[in-house]
Amino acid sequence: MSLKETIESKLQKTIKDSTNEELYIALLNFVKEQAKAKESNEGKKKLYYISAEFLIGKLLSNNLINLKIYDEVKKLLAEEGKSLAEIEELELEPSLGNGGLGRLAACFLDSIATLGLNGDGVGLNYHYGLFKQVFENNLQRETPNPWITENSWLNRTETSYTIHFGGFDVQSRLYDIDVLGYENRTTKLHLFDIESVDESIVGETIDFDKEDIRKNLTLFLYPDDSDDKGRILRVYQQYFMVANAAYLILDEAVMRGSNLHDLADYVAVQINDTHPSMVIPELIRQLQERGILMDEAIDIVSKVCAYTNHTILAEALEKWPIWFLEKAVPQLMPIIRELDNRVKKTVKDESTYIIKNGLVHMAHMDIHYGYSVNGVAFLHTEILKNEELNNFYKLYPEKFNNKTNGITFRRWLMSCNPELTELITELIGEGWKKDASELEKLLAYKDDELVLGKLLTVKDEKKSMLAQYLKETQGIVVNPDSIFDIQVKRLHEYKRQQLNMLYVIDKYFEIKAGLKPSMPITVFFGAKAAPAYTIAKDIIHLILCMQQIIAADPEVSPYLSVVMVENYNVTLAEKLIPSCDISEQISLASKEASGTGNMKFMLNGAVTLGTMDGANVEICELVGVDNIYTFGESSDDVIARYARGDYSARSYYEGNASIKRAIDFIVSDTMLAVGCEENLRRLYGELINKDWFMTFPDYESYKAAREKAYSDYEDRTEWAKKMLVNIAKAGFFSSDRTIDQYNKEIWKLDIEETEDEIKKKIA
Ligand code: 26Q
Repeated sequence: MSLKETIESKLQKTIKDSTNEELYIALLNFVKEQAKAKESNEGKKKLYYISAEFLIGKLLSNNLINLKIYDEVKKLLAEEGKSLAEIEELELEPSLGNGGLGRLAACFLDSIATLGLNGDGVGLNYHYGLFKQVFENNLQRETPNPWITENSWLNRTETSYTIHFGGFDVQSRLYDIDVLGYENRTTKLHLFDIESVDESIVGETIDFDKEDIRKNLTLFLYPDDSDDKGRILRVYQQYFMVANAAYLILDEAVMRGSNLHDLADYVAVQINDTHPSMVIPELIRQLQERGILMDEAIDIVSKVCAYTNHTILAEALEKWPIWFLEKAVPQLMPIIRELDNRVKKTVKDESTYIIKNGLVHMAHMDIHYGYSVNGVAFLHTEILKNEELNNFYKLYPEKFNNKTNGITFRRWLMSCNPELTELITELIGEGWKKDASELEKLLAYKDDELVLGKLLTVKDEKKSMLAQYLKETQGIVVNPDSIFDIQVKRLHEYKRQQLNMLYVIDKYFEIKAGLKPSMPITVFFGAKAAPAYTIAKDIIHLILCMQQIIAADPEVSPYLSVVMVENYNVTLAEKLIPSCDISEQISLASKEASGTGNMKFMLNGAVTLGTMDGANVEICELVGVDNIYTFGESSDDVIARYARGDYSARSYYEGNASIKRAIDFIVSDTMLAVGCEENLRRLYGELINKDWFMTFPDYESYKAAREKAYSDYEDRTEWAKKMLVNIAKAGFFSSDRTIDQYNKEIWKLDIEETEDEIKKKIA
């Protein structure tokens, strides 16, 4: 049957006569069948990537690309007068993650499937995921974001377990999403849910009865954790996730032939940050349930579990009060106490103990009882070894290793930027799609004006497309001929959106004083703030107020505008990133573990303006100082400054007229006319009295670097060269490389070849 016949047989009518809705469902079911028909990855040893977040994004186009039928489907639909792009718009984005960590997990699954590794993801099927962000009166409001419809990518399975909590049980149900590798086999994302979940307890807001665990357990990702009820719900969620994972892992291992004593030959578990850390005591508990004694169970689990750290911020390392665990999962506490006692017997350094002052330190459990501890970028791992986790590094130097993050080029280039994909392929062939290091071949065109011109044309096209999209979906008008300067990521003080705003306000004053930029500039933001993170929400308020002030000012708006997109998510990222000229990666040095947005921007030909933090350091090394704009204090300087404890924001404020003028503007009449006094005063006070993430000391060097980037931008050919070098050097950041390293150095799964691959080799 031809593709057309196949689709039409599903529709029971012609494509021409079908609605987009009907076409979406037909394509969804078609892709699901294709996935079923593919071989799933197999092997003796299997990886389980356990994560509280999988920010997978929409799946239709990505799956069509990985099946290598995207172009064919698009063409067929076009011939019948239909638009694949319009059909894609109907798919709801599952918001099963906050940001970097969740998106990384999704990229990893794509690469695991593509490399043919025997590994699945395990997480939770949150019915609303993260909240949907709406702006009202220049403030963020959170509303529920339902994404599960009758026709979704979820497949209900027969797998179900009884999970015990203190005082009651729940029945779980496993749903699977097939993850299609590029040209290859499939793997699975396992999402556990409860049978008794009750969506009716959610109204217009994200408030709900936090104590009714049987009804609410899988409703939201990270419900508001500002109070104990929300925090303890998080513990219930985490245990539910890992208890199900452990049942699944042991059942499957036995099916593959393990006698459980040899579990480490059959299973590797990657713990994605501390959110799934309870899998360690839970696996021990379940092994005991299956007749293995404590000593051996601990030994087995210690050879199976590996831990990835994604943060340097001490406050983000999870520590649970003992009473939380006693209440929610009393069966784990004796095991955790035993694990802690064994540490206390053999280790002198009290700072590494698991239980301290009534708190259970999840990361400590991971490091003592996991066989690998990795950071997510070179600098991050060095800081873990030498500073943050130095006491552990001294105990177990052999456990520590680095795995610099990566991104899947299928989604972050081929799917979101077909125009650039085509240009690259025209120049260097198809090889880079399977071996990203081949992108370096582009360097041969560094002085080819024709190629550089084409690169600029693609960028212009993507900018126009974004402008069109924002007009249609959010009613925002942007000038496609302006410089697109973009900062999109979760809102956090350490990421320093406030530093970007300091520049915007400063520029606003310069323009009002007659100093006009020679090119118009559009500064884009996209960010959600955690519902209980007050200062983060105040920063959003500042951005939105400034957006309004500039838009209403005819003196300024032809030269400078601010655009904050509403409800930034994967779908919007896929539109924003390809159209970006300047990628803002301006975290305080030492604070951003890696960043992965920085890699996506680079791959799409944006030039980075960044601090020497996270993976920016590796980007700088790869592209060379001529092709990146770096500024700010080094991570060593920052760490030393914190250690001295002598930073005074106020003295910078008083000593620098531009800073003072910009900060005072936050509480000026102009600002108060559009904003909320309470929020603005609080932010103002926070900045001049604390500025915990040291924006002021970096301000002048930031401003200089940004001005330099803007002026360099005007020499279009020279700029296009920088773009080309960035694309050419992005190969290192393919998640295929990252996953290959995880496998070779941590998981050690055997790579099975498909029959096709074996045939190819023989031929
Ligand atoms: C912890 C306790 C209570 C409530 C919430 C949390 C929590 C939730 C989410 C802690 C951390 C997260 C997410 C962290 C995250 O996304 N980290 C990012 O991981 C990326 C992938 O490694 C890195 O590139 C980023 O640098 C890092 O910030």
